[in-house]
Amino acid sequence: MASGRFISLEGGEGAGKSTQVKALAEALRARGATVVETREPGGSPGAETIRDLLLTGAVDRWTPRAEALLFAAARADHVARVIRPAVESGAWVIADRFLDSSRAYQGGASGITDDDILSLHRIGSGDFLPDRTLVLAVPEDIAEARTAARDGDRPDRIGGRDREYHRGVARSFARFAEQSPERFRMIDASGDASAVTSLLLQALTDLLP
Ligand code: T5A
Repeated sequence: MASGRFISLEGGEGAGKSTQVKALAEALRARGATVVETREPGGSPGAETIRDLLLTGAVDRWTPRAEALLFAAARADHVARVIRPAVESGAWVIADRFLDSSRAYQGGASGITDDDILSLHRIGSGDFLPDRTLVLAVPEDIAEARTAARDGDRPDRIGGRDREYHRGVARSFARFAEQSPERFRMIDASGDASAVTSLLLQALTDLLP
């Protein structure tokens, strides 16, 4: 596999993104690719420090605008130090969340528009975008059962926001996919893990050499 690719996995809490980042990476390695697995917020030492600031503490620890800036700052470091160099060296980079999470979670809140989030991304990361974004969609009851089985009653400061907030996030991802069908694919992630991995690979067929 000669050219590097950047793939992001998106979706709500408990959709199975972390599970699928690992499975997809293994499947691509089996096809001969060099694969870098990463996540947001985080993925570089500096961005992992910012992750702690973002995901711990009181729900109102940050104003919405400060929160959006922290995500953009973490992403700028992650893109410059990890993602871009890996893609340029020919690797496939599989990220557990990226820009579209900021658009879905921070966008719309307290007057932060999609244009604002995209401006922060232009300043921080030079508009760097994934070659493909796979949105894992699961019905609310399945997502809640998966997160409850894993977290018990200890969600992080963003995951713990109310159900209406998370419904808005799911609607945003669906809207992005409608607006940009060349980059996005919606994936039914309600089946067992290996069935979902097969769907993800199908959604990358045109990028595989
Ligand atoms: N955020 C992030 C923003 O607000 N703005 C941003 O710009 C960014 C980048 C990150 C938080 O930050 C917010 C969004 C988030 O609230 P996180 O800790 O990284 O938080 O966690 P999340 O990304 O939300 O992901 P989760 O850990 O909640 O869920 P995943 O990764 O979607 O799911 P996963 O793989 O951990 O699976 C959950 C459970 O389900 C099981 C797994 O074994 C696990 O127990 N499972 C399945 N069970 C049955 N069938 C399947 N197919 C399964 N797949 C997984």
